[in-house]
Amino acid sequence: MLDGCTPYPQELAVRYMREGYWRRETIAEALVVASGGFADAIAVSDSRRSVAFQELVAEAARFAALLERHGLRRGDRIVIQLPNCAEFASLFLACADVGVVPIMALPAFRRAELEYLVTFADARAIALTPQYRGFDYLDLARSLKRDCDSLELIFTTEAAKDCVTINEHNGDVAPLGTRGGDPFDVALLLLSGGTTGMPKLIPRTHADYLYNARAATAVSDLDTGSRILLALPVEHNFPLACPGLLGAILTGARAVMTQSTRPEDLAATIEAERITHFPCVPAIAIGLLGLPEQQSPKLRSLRVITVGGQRLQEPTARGLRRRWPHLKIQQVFGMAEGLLCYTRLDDPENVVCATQGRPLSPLDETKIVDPFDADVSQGEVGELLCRGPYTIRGYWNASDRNSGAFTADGFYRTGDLVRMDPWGNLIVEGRAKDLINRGGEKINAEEIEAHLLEHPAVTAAALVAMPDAILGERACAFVTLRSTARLDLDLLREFLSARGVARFKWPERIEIVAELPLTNVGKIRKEELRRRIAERIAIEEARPVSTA
Ligand code: OOB
Repeated sequence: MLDGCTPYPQELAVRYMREGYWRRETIAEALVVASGGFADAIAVSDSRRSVAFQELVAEAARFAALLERHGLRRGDRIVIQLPNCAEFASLFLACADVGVVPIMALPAFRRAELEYLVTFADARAIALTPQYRGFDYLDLARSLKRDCDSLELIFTTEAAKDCVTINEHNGDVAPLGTRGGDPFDVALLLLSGGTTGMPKLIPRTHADYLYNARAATAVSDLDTGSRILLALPVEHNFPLACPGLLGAILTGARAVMTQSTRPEDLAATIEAERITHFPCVPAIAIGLLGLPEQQSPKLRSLRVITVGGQRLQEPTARGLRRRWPHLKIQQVFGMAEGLLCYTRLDDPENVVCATQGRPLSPLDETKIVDPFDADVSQGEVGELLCRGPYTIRGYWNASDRNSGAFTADGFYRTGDLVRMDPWGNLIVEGRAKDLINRGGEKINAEEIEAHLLEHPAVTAAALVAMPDAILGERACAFVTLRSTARLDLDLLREFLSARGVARFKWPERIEIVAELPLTNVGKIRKEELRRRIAERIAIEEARPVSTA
């Protein structure tokens, strides 16, 4: 197994195998077997091309040969930062076959995030599209290559000087699925959205991830005739494997990749591609509800909308129900670390609209505990702990952090505050971890505060969530300044831009204060700051619009 990972206990691994949860196959091998049944059907499409299953297998084999020809070996890391496109699928499968471990980076990431990932993971390669949405990814990768010792190779989707074009390979190609590989080894590293401190890497194995995708496929009723629209960045666990891209290609469904999350574009794609399944975040669901009435029929083909990443508010769920009565709404409360809770498609309306569902696997174990790790009584709120056949036992190369993030007996501390209804459904009531959930994208408070403290004007900083009707939350920075210093939001954002911080993490409001409220042990009382900003916003919104 990749060094720096915490394996599942042997006796559990044996049980998962014996009971058929895990199988002895890699992700690449699983696809080869599955694709035999629907060779000519379209597996993946984007705005430029449609790729049939047999082409996907052949393309992945070519990409695998290319990785090998450039000296990438089992266990090497490659950062993948592609926008949603068909090549993503082939590259992911190629990595799975060669044993090269992809690190799933978001296209929104900039220098600060990428440099951290490349350095932390000693990544040897990065894969990207040279230009996308007006940003020059190639330029950034070149500068990273100059500055990061481990980074040797830049793979691009289009030809560029000093780079390897991923779809250019001439030479021998060993068929996909013939390279062997250990199903219990790490297949990919996902980014943690879920914890306090700098983002950590989540090692998912072939066996656990395949189980994850298959079980999610069953619970969302995705099958051979289905078409799933992947509009969320596919590097996220949710569109990647819950059931997402991986679930689709294992069942002969079609994964339609798109890059726009504008409601009009989504409706047009759903209609044109006859989409049946749509995984999305609440902000997108709210966007769909804002479509003009005459566009409603465009969603006619849609059968299942799976909403997660953030708490779906009940009025939004009920709104979807009313507007598209034919549509099954499914909530998913999941995390890249593993555990997935889903409402089931035949659940009663109240469960579907007002809970975040129950664990996916019969072997998932959950506990809801108080701050002393004692079980709370039925119906009370506490922190959710979990373990099971697809929940990691430790972050990668993070032994110091793992002792806090996992219990001694291997439960992951989710940092989510939940309660359970009498039928076992979970309701997410809040969280104990220090992050901002901006429309499903997680912003690590500590990570951004570290940047803010580098600003010459700032003496102390706290990043907290402020309520937002669509995104759920946005980031607000409370700062104290040096006596003569000045700072405003624009300057702060320019500063973060210059430091190469992804834009979605930039504060959207700044509150300059004389001091930050502290607890008696000197910790910033963020609860108090959240309350203050929420109140201030409520007052501002209640104020009549000035006519001056
Ligand atoms: C998904 O994964 P991550 O790793 O980006 O974020 C996990 C965290 C959870 O711990 C929780 O705090 C929050 O996101 N979350 C939800 C939620 N779904 C996720 N909070 C309330 N209600 C929900 N429905 O976000 C993710 C991974 C797989 C499937 C779906 C979402």
